[in-house]
Amino acid sequence: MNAPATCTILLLAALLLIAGSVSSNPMPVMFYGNVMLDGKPAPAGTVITARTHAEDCGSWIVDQPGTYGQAPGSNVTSFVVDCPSIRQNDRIHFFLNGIPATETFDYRQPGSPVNLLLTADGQALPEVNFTVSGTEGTAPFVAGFTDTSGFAATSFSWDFGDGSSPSFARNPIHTYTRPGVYDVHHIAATSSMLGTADRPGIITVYPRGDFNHDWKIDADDVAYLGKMERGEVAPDPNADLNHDGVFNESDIATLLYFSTGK
Ligand SMILES: [Ca+2]
Ligand SMILES: [Ca+2]
Repeated sequence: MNAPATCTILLLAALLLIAGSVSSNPMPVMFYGNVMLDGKPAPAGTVITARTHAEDCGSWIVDQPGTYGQAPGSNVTSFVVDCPSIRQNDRIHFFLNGIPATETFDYRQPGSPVNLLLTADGQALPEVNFTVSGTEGTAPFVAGFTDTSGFAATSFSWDFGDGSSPSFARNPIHTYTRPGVYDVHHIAATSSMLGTADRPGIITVYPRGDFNHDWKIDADDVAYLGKMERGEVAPDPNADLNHDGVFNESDIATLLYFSTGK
């Protein structure tokens, strides 16, 4: 290799290093390859979606059965997977019509398009999950539910277990007004797939005034209210029993009123 060629290569390498070090926004990764559903080429119309644990990253609709994207050099665009807040080594999951694919990809700053075979079993149910802002407290208890299903669901249903009407929001907030232990049943679906998540007994609501959560309203709760006032235990948003904006002796008077069964 002659000297000018060596210099050119070194210069290019230096430029690439600079380009790599100043780049802060994640770059999309392009994918292409074969796609199999139930051991057969995925039919035209199969929707491939990509997402991380936190966000949707794009989708591709199969045109030629059994393939998606295109090989490098083709004039057809590859499947561009773009997750705006992804970080190095975050895992990208793929779904075929909402069914989790066996294959995943750990994100790295991309070079050329990635050849990735995608396979899924159409008999498998899509993975449905949710989180809740809190699982226990005194009545009335407000719980915020967040759908964290690992696929691009478009419709949602929630049964809160307390006999109330179901919600069809993706991330509903529900108020439990009566004491009890409640099961939550969540459904997430696309036009072609449906999955469920059941959490028996996930929510426990204690009677109002039962600040120490022992199902009784008595002197122990008065003592617990005192600890709350002094900041020794976490405050209960329902501790302001007389709704005057502060925790103090006047709330204890209301608590005593409850303790008589009112
Ligand atoms: Ca109690
Ligand atoms: Ca008060």
